[in-house]
Amino acid sequence: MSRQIVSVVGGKDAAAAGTYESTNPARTGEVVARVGLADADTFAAACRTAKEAQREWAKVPAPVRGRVIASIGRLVEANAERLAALVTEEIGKPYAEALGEVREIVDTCDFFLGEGRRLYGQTIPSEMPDKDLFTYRNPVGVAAVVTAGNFPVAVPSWYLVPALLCGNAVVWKPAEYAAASAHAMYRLFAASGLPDGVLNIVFADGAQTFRGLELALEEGSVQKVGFTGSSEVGRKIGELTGRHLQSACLELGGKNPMVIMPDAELDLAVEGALFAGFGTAGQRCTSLGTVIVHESVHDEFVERFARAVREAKIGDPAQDVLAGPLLDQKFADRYEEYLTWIQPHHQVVSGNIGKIAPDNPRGDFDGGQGLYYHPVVVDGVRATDRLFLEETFGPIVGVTTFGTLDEAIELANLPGYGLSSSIYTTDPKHAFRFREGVSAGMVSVNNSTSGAEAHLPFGGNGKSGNGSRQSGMWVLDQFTRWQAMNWDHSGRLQKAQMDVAEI
Ligand code: UN1
Repeated sequence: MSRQIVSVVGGKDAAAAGTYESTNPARTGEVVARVGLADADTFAAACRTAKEAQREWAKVPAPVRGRVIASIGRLVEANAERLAALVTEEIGKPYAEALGEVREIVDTCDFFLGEGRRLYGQTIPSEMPDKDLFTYRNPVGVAAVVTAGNFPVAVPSWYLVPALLCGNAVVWKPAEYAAASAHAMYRLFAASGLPDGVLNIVFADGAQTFRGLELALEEGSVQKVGFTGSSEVGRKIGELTGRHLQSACLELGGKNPMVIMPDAELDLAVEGALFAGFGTAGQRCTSLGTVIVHESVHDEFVERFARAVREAKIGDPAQDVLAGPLLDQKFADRYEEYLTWIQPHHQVVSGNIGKIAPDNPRGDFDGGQGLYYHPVVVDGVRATDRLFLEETFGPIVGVTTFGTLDEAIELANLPGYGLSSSIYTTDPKHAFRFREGVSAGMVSVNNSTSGAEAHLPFGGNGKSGNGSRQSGMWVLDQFTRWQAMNWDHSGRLQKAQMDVAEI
């Protein structure tokens, strides 16, 4: 039975100017939710509502805001299975992964609820007597948060939870194709005691969102933009935000490399590459892009990897599978185009490419109606190939070789992204040299490129973002602004740099 959902602004359902149908990608055509889409004016109005609400919310003591975060965590935990099942239904994420994703919201709440009792400022010595210096973390104001649908609940929580804890109000624009999951999460957050207007959810298409954001920035009702999505859209959001002298927290694409040294444990590397490349059908920003394998172990690795991929279970995401379908028709169309990047000099070593036929025995395809694609391993990729240079956001992994570790590092950095990376080696010297040389926000040693823990800094360099970091204590710098206070109790005007105390 499909749901009807609309934006919620200031605690009330908001007017819709259009509609969208969110569908189940495992059963193409089955509608999960009919979504009312708002226009740019509604988006801008939501930011004004948030601005009003934020004034009062900022006055709530941070430890009390922390208790609201605690209550969000408990509510999400109590509803974890239902929320995970909805994520599986709406975007085809295997249920075990979806449950892990919901767990990540709880982890984020657990981390930040205590931050309400910290949010430390500092006391700093002055260069003059009888003068004291302090710093405070102030909320930024209103955060407009635009998120992708491949992690429809966990990634939004990385923005929402710290933003709210720090005393900001939020206007959240989730991906339309994951609208039901986002709406369900919104309702759990709203039921926690957050005052109306402090968290608002607006469903809108890309163009209306962009225009709405522009209006809100012009009016001064947004002070921070959070965006997770493609590098292309991230660049536009970054430009728009920068033009209004506000800052954006951008978490964009990746072409994440995995380097396999001759001393690596190959079976472990195969397992890591399988999960990183094809878990979530390769649709994580941290998914594996290219395996960069030492020429001496290339043949052995490729043979084992291709076998593991051929044996991997792809199918009904409600079952125990490595991957389900692609997220949505839009992504399937784009992925089909990426498949055309395969060059004559490439070798597809994993078997078939393209959509899995309904009668293919690979998995449970429910009549073959879903957006299921064969996982593809392409060998012989060159550094000039699109497949090597550009993100594919689908179940395709390239393989190339190297001779020295310095060459491997150069290849790893060549595409110009810089989100996640990985090296398989048994020699710590190699691991540290790779860490130092790779331009990536995250480095895994003997582990997959995907699956970062929720309390580490998450973010990338180059085309993967603007250097901002989410998660853990690092994200506090996104949602607060430092304020410096000096208090002169000498009873006279002491001038900095001019009246420095003598010994
Ligand atoms: C994303 O795809 O935008 O590290 C985020 C990971 C997940 C988050 C991925 N925890 O793979």
